Amino acid sequence: MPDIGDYKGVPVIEVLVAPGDVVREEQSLVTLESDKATMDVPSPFGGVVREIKLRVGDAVSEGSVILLMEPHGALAEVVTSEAASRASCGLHDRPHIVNELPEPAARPSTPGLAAVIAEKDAGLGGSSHASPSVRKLARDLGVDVARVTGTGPKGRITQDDVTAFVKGVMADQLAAPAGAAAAPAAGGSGLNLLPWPKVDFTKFGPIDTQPLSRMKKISGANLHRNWVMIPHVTNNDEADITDLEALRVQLNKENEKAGVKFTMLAFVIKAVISALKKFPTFNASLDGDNLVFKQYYHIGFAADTPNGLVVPVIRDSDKKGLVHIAKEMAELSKLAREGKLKPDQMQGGCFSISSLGGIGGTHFTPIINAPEVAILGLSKSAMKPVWDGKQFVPRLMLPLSLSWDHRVIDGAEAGRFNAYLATILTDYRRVSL
Ligand code: CAO
Repeated sequence: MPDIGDYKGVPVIEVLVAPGDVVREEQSLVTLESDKATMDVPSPFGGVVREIKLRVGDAVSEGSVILLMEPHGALAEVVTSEAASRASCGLHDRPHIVNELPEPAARPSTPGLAAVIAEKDAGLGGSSHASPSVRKLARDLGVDVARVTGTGPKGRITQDDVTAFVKGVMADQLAAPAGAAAAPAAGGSGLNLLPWPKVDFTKFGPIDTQPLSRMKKISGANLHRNWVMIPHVTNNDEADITDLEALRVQLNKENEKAGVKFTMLAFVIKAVISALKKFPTFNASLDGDNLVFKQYYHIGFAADTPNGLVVPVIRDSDKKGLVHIAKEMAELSKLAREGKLKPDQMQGGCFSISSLGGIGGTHFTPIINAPEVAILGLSKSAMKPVWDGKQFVPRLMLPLSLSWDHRVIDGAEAGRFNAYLATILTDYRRVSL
């Protein structure tokens, strides 16, 4: 371990190489994390790793032995004796202090995501300069950091590099003909994509730049991961809610004095529970190669707030009546708008519903709220002429948009889920079946 300044007994949080690895000069060997900074310790020369002498969790100081390495190549031999002795005497340059500030993104290399994951699985990805937080982001997005081009100092990989890489892969896959993998260009870098446009908007007119709210940043990162990681498909359908709407209006009149307002969403939550009971795969989550079927029914609903999107959860919705659900939804929506929701009021959801019915639109593609496997979008109901076999009759139709994870659910099942849900909404007596 070279000179690491005033730090002593710093924990190793990641060992970045393994015995047998061929290591370049300056390649990171281990990552340390003190309470102030993370540091990657670079190799003083290139060679082959023979033995690792420390483990994650070990506390190290200057002079601790990291690993034994056999230098290789004529050039390496020339520099080895000096560099090795400097390293073992603790006289090497200080390790890189990882700078967590965002750095400009450059054009990423863009092989297909599947190829990247396959390489990762096959253990072919080498080690690269990246901080633990960047490595974590890459892991979360299923990206092998060894395939990402670093644009930071000394080729260090930044968060922007990882996200630019993912965007590049997505763009490649969209640009590739259906069913074909993205065609790699020379050097295996995929299509020649342009970098993310960096525009000086002031050249075109006055602007006002404002930072994203904290909530938008958090929900944005989740939405981005879910959109990139989950193979989404959306089935659109319509439910005839003419009779249900009449019931809702009547119940609202009857309960006016009690201050309870039944919204369409409350009815849909109860109907969705019936559908989840009939199609349990929609109430499941992927855990590696296992599917976890939940025996409880916690339903999340997307709430629009001044600071961004949140998804409060109505726990045990199957055990609650309509009045209870309507009241709880109103309370949670109020807390959401005031920014007062507690973390546990947004956790544990099994299935989410996003209603734009009060706003408008005909259909949309809701993004699945991982680790859930499906989400239902509701749009604005409208009177439509519906053929009853003899004539067109005016019926109030509610648009349903069901997005589902194609790793878990297939199209036929999703079609049946929507059809069943529509049947219940059309004849609400069936909700308790
Ligand atoms: N069709 C027609 N009208 C509808 C409707 C539908 N599907 N759903 C609701 N409405 C009507 C309601 O009846 C109500 O009208 P009245 O006041 O005349 O009764 C009005 O629209 C407003 O409803 P609401 O929005 O107050 O109540 P809600 O239960 O429909 O929704 C909530 C509650 C929290 C889901 C909603 O306020 C909200 O935040 N929606 C946005 C969700 C969102 O942003 N989703 C997108 C996520 S992806 O970015």
